[in-house]
Amino acid sequence: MTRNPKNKPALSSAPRAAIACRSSGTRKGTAFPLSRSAERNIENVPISTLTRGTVDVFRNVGHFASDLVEPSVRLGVTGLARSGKTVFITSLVHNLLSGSRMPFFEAAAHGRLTRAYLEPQPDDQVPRFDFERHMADLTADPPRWPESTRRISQLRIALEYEPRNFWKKRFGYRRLNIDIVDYPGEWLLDLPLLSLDYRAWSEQALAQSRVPARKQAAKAWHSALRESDASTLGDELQAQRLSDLFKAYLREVRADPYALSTLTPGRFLMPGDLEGSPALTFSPLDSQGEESFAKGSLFAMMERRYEAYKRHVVKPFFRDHFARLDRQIVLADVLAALNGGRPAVAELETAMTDILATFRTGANSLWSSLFAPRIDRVVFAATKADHLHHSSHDRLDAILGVLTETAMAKAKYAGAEVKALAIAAIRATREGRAKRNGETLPCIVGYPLAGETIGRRQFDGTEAFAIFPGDLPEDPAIALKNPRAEADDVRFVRFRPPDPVLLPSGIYAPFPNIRLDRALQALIGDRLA
Ligand SMILES: Nc1nc2c(ncn2[C@@H]2O[C@H](COP(=O)(O)OP(=O)(O)OP(=O)(O)O)[C@@H](O)[C@H]2O)c(=O)[nH]1
Ligand SMILES: [Mg+2]
Repeated sequence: MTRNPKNKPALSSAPRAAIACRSSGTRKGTAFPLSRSAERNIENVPISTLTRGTVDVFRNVGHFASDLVEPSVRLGVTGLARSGKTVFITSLVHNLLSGSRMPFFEAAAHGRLTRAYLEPQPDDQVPRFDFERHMADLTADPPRWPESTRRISQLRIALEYEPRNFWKKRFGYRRLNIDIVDYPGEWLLDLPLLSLDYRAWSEQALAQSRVPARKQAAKAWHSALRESDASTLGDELQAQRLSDLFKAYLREVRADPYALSTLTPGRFLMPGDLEGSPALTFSPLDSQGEESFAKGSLFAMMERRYEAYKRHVVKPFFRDHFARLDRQIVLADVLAALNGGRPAVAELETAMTDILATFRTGANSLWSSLFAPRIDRVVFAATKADHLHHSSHDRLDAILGVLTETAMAKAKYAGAEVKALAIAAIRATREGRAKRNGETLPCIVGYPLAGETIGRRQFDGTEAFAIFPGDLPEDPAIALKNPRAEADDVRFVRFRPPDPVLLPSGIYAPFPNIRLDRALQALIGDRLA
């Protein structure tokens, strides 16, 4: 993600040279205090509060009623691969467990949050989110980011609080269980497959693979398709070969520098436990105008597997997990998409539209008629805001706000309340200034990971550097229309996590972050009233 061959600034409306200079700051154990200016309050993107129907009124009554019986809220955390789900959950939970000062999380700010602790989760069949292992990584010496996760997982944290609500006080309700469910956003994008048969999906996938941004990556798969005949006898090796080439194409367009988002089937990139099964071994085929195919043909074989995928993978996920969520945060690596250029941004927008469509409530949504989702709040968060100087945080907010508004308009979205904000679950950088050619530049300071590069400089992970990441354009429309104003120069450096601070009490200090408290307030603040 870091190559910046021309040593130019990232995402700069007024290009200036990206620089890296040795930091004079102290090393180990430093808590990386934020500068005053970095702590300045940054305005929220306006919440798009949508007209809520009678259903929502009943839902709220229902929430209150269910609160009285089993005070718990199921919080879905999703986002495409590497968007920051694991880091978000680990930091959120640790911030709650360690009694972090969270000025915008109302219950904590007013001292009403009295205790937080982990509890066994209620769902025995879902793997537990491995909080302790991720904490061990983040507090190692030197600290490292947790490994990529591939499956759904879940964690329950219990919050004890002093309620303000008269009835809760009266009946002695002082505890709320938060069931956090981490699942790949790729799985959500599978929803539209339920209304597509194999032929229609094949046509759509093939048309998508022929657009300029994807064509090159699809070359080997396209040529294998040209050599195969959908009407010949279905053969396992051929199915495997086509499926492998199709998966390789999906993986390539998912990675930098393409960073494209709308790729189905979701499990082809995030297989979970099903890797290698026939339900995951198929590929779109070109029917070449043929009306029907004989039983036993390659086409029929692939069609059967596609339908098995829908039946055994897509439906159970939505029924057993998605339909049970109350609140949802969708994490997006907007900076990576901006780096990827216009096609990546367009695809992120499409992915957000598709994801919103799954959250849409109302009688005419396919989904609500099947599984009646009950999500009533959605937060879209642009992660890794610490890759930018704070002067660009509100710009990132604004870009995400525009992307969200566009996605809502396209999805004809009506349903849960939606909020958008830029966050960093763990702040890996602090802010500083560096002088270059008489000009003072606002920099971020941190330890670039080993192997990261800016221009010809390659970092080895052991030294702190002040880096000028460039500015996001003031006008979000410009950023979205022309994300790579400087062609191939928009690359961010990945930093290692900050040094952990062990408190005299024997626990680690809360991770520094950007606006985690606002995200928490937007997601569950009302449930702690
Ligand atoms: N600087 C910074 N980097 C972050 C932050 N959150 C995530 N990252 C980076 O993004 C990478 C991916 O984060 P994860 O939390 O593992 O993302 P994920 O969505 O769980 O990824 P998968 O498990 O692969 O789907 C990390 O290894 C970090 O390099 C953050 O708050 N700040
Ligand atoms: Mg993960």
